[in-house]
Amino acid sequence: MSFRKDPGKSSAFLSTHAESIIKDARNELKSPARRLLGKRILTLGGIAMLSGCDLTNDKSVNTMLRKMSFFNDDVQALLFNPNEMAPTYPESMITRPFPFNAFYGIDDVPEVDAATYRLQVNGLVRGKRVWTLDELRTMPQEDRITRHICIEGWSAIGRWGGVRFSRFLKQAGADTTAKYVSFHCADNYWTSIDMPTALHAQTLLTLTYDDQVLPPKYGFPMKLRMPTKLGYKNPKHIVAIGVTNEYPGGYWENQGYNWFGGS
Ligand SMILES: Nc1nc2c(c(=O)[nH]1)N[C@H]1C(S)=C(S)[C@@H](COP(=O)(O)O)O[C@H]1N2
Ligand SMILES: [Mo]
Repeated sequence: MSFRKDPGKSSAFLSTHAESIIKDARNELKSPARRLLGKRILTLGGIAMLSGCDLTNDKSVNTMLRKMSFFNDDVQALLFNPNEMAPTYPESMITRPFPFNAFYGIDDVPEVDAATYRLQVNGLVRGKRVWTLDELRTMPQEDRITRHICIEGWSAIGRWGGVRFSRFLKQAGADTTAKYVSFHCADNYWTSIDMPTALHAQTLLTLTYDDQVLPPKYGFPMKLRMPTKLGYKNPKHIVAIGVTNEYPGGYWENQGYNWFGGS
């Protein structure tokens, strides 16, 4: 299912979820730094006024998300609190079916062969090596129910499980003082994130969706799941991870989407 190609569905979907999106956004504004920023420029009401949004349909939520995403990377990085957790949700709130999205249609989802798959880790890492899926599956796993927010104007709640990314980076011998972590995917998508987000406790290298092996449409064999970042920052079908101080950009970021992409 693609909400982007079915505006009717998208609109109905968002009007039932707009309230919880707004509630989450208010919680986001609770920390002192955000409240201060909120008073000056970032009140939701202010954004709604600026953008002529009533936040009740997909178009206005979309507009709001775009405005929030165009805050410059430095301001967003400053506001990012590594100890602040994104909201988690009860199982009853999981969106079923969870939407599929990619820069292509569902018929073109890449098929990755589990047996021959190897995850590469490059750049500023001690003892470069590759990882098999079984090796990743034997590391401690955790799962969380979080909201995925897409800049195209929809959001959905899902449950992803896998290895805490900070643990993986340490085990892989990554230099965690480096600036960026980049991702290359089997469909030639790519993106990159800041190190503080890579090390955030809710950032997971996920191998499962809803307790099942991650299905191809959701990114088999793995998706980096960050509830602190917008959908396009969450790469699916990852085949290579790089640790670097050189700005890696990304598929959508290079076409104008905000690089920090906080949600
Ligand atoms: N490899 C890859 N990862 C990707 C994308 C993509 O096209 N290719 N699209 C991104 C976008 S814009 C979104 S909203 C989510 C969608 O994930 P889902 O299909 O699990 O909902 O994947 C993100 N990660
Ligand atoms: Mo997205």
